[in-house]
Amino acid sequence: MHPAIDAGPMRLRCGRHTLNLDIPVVMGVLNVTPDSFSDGGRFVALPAALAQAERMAHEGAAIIDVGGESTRPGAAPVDVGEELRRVIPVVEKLVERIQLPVSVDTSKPEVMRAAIAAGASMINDVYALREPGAIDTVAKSEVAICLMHMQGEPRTMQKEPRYADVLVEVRDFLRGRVARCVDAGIAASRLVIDPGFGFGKTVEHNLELLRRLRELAADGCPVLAGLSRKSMIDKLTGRTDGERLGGSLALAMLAILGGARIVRAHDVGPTVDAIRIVTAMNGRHGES
Ligand code: 8Y7
Repeated sequence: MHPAIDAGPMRLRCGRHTLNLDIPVVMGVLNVTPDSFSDGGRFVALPAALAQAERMAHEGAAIIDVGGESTRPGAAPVDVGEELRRVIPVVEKLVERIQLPVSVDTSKPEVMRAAIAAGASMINDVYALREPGAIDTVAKSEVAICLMHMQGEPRTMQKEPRYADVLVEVRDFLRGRVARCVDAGIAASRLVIDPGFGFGKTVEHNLELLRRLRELAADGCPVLAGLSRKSMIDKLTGRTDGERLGGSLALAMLAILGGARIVRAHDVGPTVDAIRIVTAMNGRHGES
C-alpha cells in the first residue's frame, strides 16, 4: 500500500451521474475555440469536436470538458453569443452520443444556464462562481461545480504573481468559495476544488502547490489538477520542440500522489495508462 494514495471512498454528484473517484479519473479536454481547430469554420469544428470526444471516451476519460473561451495567459475575453454558438451545439450532441458526464468550462451564468439546459452535468469555472448570478445559477441545478483558484485575470495574471504563502492563500480562497456555495444550497457532494496551476503562478508557485497538494486534499473536497501541456513543462525540461507528453504525465502522477482525484488532460489514453500503473502499486487496479 502506497501511503501517498488515499484509500477512502469518494463520490461526486454530477447531475444525473454519480462519479466514482475512489481511483483517480481523467477529465478529457475538448477545446472548441476556433484557434484550436486549424481549419477554423464551424462546419469543420462540430464533427471534429465530436470525433475527438468519442476518441477520449474510448480511451477511458470519465468526464469530457468542453471549453469555448480560451483562458490561456494573455487571452482576450469572448462575448456570450459567440461562446454559446461554439459550446451549446457540441454539448447537445455529446450528451446524445456518449454516456459520460459532460462538463462545460465557462464563467458566464448565461452560458452555464444554456449548458445545463442542454444536458451538461458539471460546470468548470476558472473564476470559481465569482460572476454575479453564477452561484445562484448552479444552486438551482443538480450539476457538479469545479471551483478553481486564479490570481488576477487571464489577460494579466502571469505578469507578476506574488504570494506570502501560495498554498495557504489558495486554500483560504477555495475554503471561502466552498462556504459561499454551501450557504447558497449547493451540496458539498457536488463540489470539486482546484489550485489552478499556471493561473497567476510562477513555476515555483506551481511546484510548491504540487508538493503540498495533500494539504488541499485534506479539506475533504475532491481535488482536480490541470497540468496537461502547460508551459511550466518546457521551463522544467528545457525543451523547445513543443513535446510535453512526458512532462504532462509526470506532473499528473505527482498530482495523484498528492491526492488529486481528477486529472484534466489532453492526452487521455496515456494518462489513463499512467494512473493504472500508479494505482496498481496501491493494490487497486481500477475495477471498482
Ligand atoms: C485549467 C482549467 C484550463 C485547470 C481547471 C490549459 C479551463 C489552460 N486550465 N480548468 N482550464 N483547471 N479546472 O492549459 O488547470 O488547459 S485552460
